[in-house]
Amino acid sequence: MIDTTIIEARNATHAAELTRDYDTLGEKLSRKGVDIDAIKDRAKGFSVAVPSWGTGTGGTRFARFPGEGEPRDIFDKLDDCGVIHKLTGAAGSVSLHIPWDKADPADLLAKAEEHGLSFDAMNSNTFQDQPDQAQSYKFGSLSHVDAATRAQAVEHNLECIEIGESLGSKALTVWIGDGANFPGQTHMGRQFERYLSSMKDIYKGLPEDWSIFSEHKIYEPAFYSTVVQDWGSSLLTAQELGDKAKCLVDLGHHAPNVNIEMIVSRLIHAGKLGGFHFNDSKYGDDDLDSGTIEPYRLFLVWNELVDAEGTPGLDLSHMIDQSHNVTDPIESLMISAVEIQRAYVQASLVDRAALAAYQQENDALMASATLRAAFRTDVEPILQMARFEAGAAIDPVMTYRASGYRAKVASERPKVSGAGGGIV
Ligand code: LRH
Ligand code: MN
Ligand code: MN
Repeated sequence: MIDTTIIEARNATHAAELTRDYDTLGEKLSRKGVDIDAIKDRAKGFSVAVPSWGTGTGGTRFARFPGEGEPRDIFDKLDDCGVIHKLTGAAGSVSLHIPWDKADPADLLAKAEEHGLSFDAMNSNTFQDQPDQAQSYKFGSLSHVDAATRAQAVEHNLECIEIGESLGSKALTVWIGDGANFPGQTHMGRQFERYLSSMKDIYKGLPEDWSIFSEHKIYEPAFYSTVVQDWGSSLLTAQELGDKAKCLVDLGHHAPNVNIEMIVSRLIHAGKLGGFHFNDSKYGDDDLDSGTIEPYRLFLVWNELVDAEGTPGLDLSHMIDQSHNVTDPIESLMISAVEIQRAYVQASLVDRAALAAYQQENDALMASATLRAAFRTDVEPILQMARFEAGAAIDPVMTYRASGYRAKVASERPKVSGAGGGIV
């Protein structure tokens, strides 16, 4: 979809400068005993999954302003994901949402293979009603008071697993919008018990080598109480279900100022951290581009993850979950993949021996300075070199713009209507 010669031509204009920048940074890092090539290899090994639903313009519940060349279906979405991966070299998998992305698995596999993509966790959807559905989710799904509605929601999750199995996915992410808008609307205890019982039914259908991720979110669409509102309920769920159940942390699903990196640390301690939905936010579940609002927080999350490397059983699914309203989604997703990779690389530069010593000595000032020294390091040459060596673009956004991809697909994909509210 993006001609390799365009990437090569653009890279050729940056290569000499990049070599100089990389060598300069390499010398600086070597003075601290850090081998820049080893860090670059870590960057090259990094990959984050792109959400299929993020490739279209999102919108809010007030309006959606579609862009040019919006993907018409999952195959167009996979083409866009292929572009993101080809230009960044850091987004080799896709996370699907069912039923939004329902299609013949053989065709999905063929399209993914065309772009060198694989499928990360499947996402079920019991927060919307589908046209052909018998029971409504207006008052809940897996925790509904009505057994038939719960059974329908369980069945849908089992179908997601089945589809995922045929695609090589190894995990199911469950997020429900169940809860209450008013005090007294539901019995919170019984509602949670019904949810657990439904999750146990899904868990029974989970293949041996699969994981099930429970994703918490503080509020929305339920504005008074949500069944899985925080990592406490999520952890309880994962612990009740068994070894294959883990918790998924969506960075936007917390109250403002919550210490997410500490939640990450606790879930690692419990052996229950399963994966992430990366995004950034100012107020709530804003689903803004990763690293654009609070890059230091993203770094601090990665600091915990790098610190925990080698922990037995820690095998995380890294996924993006964003909504793009005012930007070209492909550009936002490329920038986001790179920002997440940047935080990972910066966290890899933390002098952990020095940090541990300062912590032991209660030297708060130097301990925090040690973290900031890594965060402040401009690792751009490492990221660029990793992309260059992988055949991706040194400058993904400018290369994408030069390729004319959006104009090309706009001529093939009819403009979609702006009607209807946004997705979650
Ligand atoms: C809920 C959520 C969840 C959904 C996605 C579309 O806010 O984060 O992960 O599957 O948005
Ligand atoms: Mn999410
Ligand atoms: Mn969300």
